[in-house]
Amino acid sequence: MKKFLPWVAAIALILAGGTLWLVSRDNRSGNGDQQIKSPHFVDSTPLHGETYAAQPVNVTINFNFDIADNSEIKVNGGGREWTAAPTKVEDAQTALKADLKPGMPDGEYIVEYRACWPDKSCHDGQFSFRIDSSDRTGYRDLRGKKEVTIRMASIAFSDPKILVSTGTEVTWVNDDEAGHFVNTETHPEHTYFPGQNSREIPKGGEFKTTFNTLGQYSYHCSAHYPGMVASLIVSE
Ligand SMILES: [Cu+2]
Repeated sequence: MKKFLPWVAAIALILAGGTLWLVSRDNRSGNGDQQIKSPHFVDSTPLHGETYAAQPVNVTINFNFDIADNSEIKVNGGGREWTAAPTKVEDAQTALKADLKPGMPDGEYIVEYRACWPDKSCHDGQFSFRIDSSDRTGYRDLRGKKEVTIRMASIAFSDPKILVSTGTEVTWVNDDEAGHFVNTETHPEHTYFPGQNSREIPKGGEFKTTFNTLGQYSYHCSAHYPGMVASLIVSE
């Protein structure tokens, strides 16, 4: 009997070790919504933990270091992966961007990325965001118009939350003495939808851009950030 004891102890140890491994693996997948920042990560659109009222048109990640072309972003939620095209490198090699397929339902999305550097080493990170279309109740419905004008007055956007249709030309007009800007997320990188970045708009001046892709476009005036922020949703 005595010579079996070491075997019993060994089997018990193996079972205990296996159980611990399974439990730790479960915990890790259960914490998929945690943020893991790779080295040189600065910020992202959407931000970690942010809730959008409509899907983003892309995921953009900003770094304070040069990024190589073999870097990659994957966006998982609702049982599938949503990136529409190979990951791009923009903004003087410091922004990673993946366009997203349309039709993303409400729910949580996990962004996993691999940031590769010029020395060919790669570094993983992740973050999460949510889509909750019930948040659209606060948006003014301006769908069906070919052109929409937003005024910048008293250091604010006149319509800070609007819904517009695909192909709408939006014009921002500055009524203030102070100069204003229109800038896409994030501040100060402005990399999410660069077509929505103006130069300084003086009093009486304007800036316009056309929105052709369904999704949410949060933006701000970089001279009066974070007080002067707004959001526009291109919707069917
Ligand atoms: Cu401003």
